[in-house]
Amino acid sequence: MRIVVVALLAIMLTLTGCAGAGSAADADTPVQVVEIDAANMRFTSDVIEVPVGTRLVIELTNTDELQMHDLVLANGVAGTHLAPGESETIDVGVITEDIDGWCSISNHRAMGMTLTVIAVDPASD
Ligand SMILES: [Cu+2]
Repeated sequence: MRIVVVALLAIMLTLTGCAGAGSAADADTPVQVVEIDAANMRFTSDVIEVPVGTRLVIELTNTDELQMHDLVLANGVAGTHLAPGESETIDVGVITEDIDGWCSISNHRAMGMTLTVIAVDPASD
């Protein structure tokens, strides 16, 4: 039954041209791009403040000499293993609450390789 409802909704959205409304809303979502370095069992910086409702994009670079690192977030978003010198772009999504992040390789998390995304109330600024 649920599948039928979803299919009907999809057809209705297509027929009424409402699909465009969703993409327009996405385009209005503010984006905050933050460059983060991974090295020496630390993320720098390790605190990222993002206004609620803003999409966070992390440009992660492994600036370590030898160690491989990655970044995994508590909201289920995960990057790939980065060799020294490699970088990647991680779309964390629209921020609605604080999110913990860490390096999932070996014991790096326990050694302090963590970061925190802090959701800031836009009205408080
Ligand atoms: Cu690591």
